[in-house]
Amino acid sequence: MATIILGSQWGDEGKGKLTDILCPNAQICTRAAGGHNAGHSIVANGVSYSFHLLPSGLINPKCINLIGSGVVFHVPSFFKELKELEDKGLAGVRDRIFVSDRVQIDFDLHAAVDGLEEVELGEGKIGTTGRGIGPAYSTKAARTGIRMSEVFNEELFETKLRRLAEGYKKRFGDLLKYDVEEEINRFKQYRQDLASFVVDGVHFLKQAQDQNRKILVEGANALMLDIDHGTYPYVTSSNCSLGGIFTGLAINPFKIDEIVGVVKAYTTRVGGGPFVTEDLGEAGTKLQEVGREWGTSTGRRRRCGWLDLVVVKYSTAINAYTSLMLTKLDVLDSFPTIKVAVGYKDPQTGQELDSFPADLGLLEQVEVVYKELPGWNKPTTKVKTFYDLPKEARGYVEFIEEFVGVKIKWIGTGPDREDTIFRG
Ligand code: 2SA
Ligand code: MG
Repeated sequence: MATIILGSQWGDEGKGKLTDILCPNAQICTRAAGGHNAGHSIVANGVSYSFHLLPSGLINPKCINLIGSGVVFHVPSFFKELKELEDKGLAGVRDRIFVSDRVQIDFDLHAAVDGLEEVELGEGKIGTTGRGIGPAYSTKAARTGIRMSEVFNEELFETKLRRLAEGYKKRFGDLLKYDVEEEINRFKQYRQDLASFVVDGVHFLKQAQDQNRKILVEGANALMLDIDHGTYPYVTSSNCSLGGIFTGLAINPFKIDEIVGVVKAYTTRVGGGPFVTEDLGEAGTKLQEVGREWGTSTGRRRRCGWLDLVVVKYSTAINAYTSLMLTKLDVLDSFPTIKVAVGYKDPQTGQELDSFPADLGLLEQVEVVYKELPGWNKPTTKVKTFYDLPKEARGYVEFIEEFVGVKIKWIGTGPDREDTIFRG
């Protein structure tokens, strides 16, 4: 059976923390989409770990990990991240990680193009992580990309990569700083180094499911960054919603136990694009500072604002969460009152919208309807049970639950693994 963990907002909800909590019960942990743009942080036994391309299940010495075919795979980052985990003392990581032979390779060429495309967009830039994610998914869709199995056919690989580089050279001329022969040379070594990690991902997961292995699927990025359902074009280039799990992995939809949506107790977003509950005043600055809201991959400052339940409800309609984890509740500990967005009104008609709008022009103009809830002004970090939380904090949790219509099973009250209340 499988459990799926998905981000319900714009990322950085704390999916890594839930993966860490659930992986002692999992035999296999997988990633289905995204690439080394993800940033999952985990603090365990006083050590902090950051996962980008690798599944966070590596933290559990008994867990086998798979990078599924929907991922775009940057080879140097893979080895760099493995080394960083080893340097922090994680045991046997190289024996517990496998990579699907169908992943698309995210080349340094793609990162160079990512930067140039952002410059072309000027004011309207997406604010990407600069990791080549968009271009790598673009060449995949254009059928000019290179997938892992082709890396091992040296002649084909070199012809395809030269052709890809030539195409981009035609478009960007001397602006493109990229030496294709150098990359081809580096792959001579990578080809050998990668060989032992590459598996037929379909067969691997089929076997695991036939043997009734417990599988944990770690979503990357989040629903509002999904290429179809997010605030397009201010999104990433993969399906980071539930659908992307089934295209990025051969997993039987009838063997899913649970789909957990991770919801941060307030909202953050990195990069450009609309964010209607963003608070550019005191509250936003306080959330940013108390919540230590900096990008794990790029170190960028995250934009902050109040929890937007219109977003979480929309996200639930797409991802069919069976339960939620509410994270970073403790960040709200010292706010006298807490605001939550519960509706958007059309500025022309004054009518409340049925759901999150597709039209960004409309989204930018909506009037946000807020509900104000009382704060609790007490620390929640060491609280062990739901009933020991301050009454107002319980009220906040129950309000979200009722509005979204999904049970909050876990509540995060601090960065450490132990700072979690399980409600069952
Ligand atoms: P990209 O690089 O093409 O995927 O960027 C497109 C948009 O997606 C956003 N994006 C993210 N948002 C939040 N967290 C992400 N991961 C890292 C983290 C980000 C970091 O966990 O902190 O370190 O900056 C992530 N990855 C992509 C991105 O900001 C663009 O808006
Ligand atoms: Mg993150």
